[in-house]
Amino acid sequence: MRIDVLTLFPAMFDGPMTESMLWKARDRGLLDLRLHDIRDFTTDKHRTADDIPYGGGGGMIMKPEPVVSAVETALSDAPPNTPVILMTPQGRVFSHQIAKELAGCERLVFVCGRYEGLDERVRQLVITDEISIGDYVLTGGELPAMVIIDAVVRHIPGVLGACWAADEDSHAEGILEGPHYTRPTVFRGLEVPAVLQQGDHGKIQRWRREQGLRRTWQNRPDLLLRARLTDEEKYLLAQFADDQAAGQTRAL
Ligand code: 4GO
Repeated sequence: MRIDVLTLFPAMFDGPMTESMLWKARDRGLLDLRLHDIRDFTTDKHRTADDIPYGGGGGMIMKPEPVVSAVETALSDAPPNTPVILMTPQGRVFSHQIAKELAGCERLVFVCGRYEGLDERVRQLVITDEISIGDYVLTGGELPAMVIIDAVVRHIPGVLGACWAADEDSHAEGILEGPHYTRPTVFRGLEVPAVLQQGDHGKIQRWRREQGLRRTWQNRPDLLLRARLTDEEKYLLAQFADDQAAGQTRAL
């Protein structure tokens, strides 16, 4: 997959995109990440990328010409329908589903805004998709773009190790993952649950699902409304609710 990122601060990508899995993906040729400095597409001698807003108000707005010409350059040899994604708090909220959807694309282009944002005509002319990583405002679109690239690249076959599937992660099935353990068996008096030590894989799978369900029930009950649950899982949920009600009764 090839990803083009348009930004006024390409150096921000140096750390996150050159370590660990992202670097391995690039090293193995699975990810071709290309950073473009929007300032290189300015045409005046001061390399001006921003200007004051029409109608007044504070802050600066990114000029449309350099951004549009950077996008057009990135798209020059891209297949039709290549997503051109603007990072903005006004976009659709990013999720596991969107990560999987984007991982199916041959090419992606990310546009990272700064200051008060981009001239609206950039959106009208070249942006095909607007994505937000959550309901808060940041000083630029670079960190959101890195978050999305990380989440997308994990879904490219061959990026994660052979027996480590992105399909088993938290959120993959609409519920969270349960706890994980490694050696030692006992750490500061806390023992690894017996079921994990015994090696009955059917039992382990059921236990993990139950723990994940319990965690979802406690931390993200909103996810359960949309999750596809088996009858056994619905029964477990009812039990969690009973346990909690009994605990509350005992406390009274
Ligand atoms: C994206 C961009 C937040 C997000 C941004 C987000 N803040 N929640 N800031 O994904 C225009 C200039 C938007 C700064 C940018």
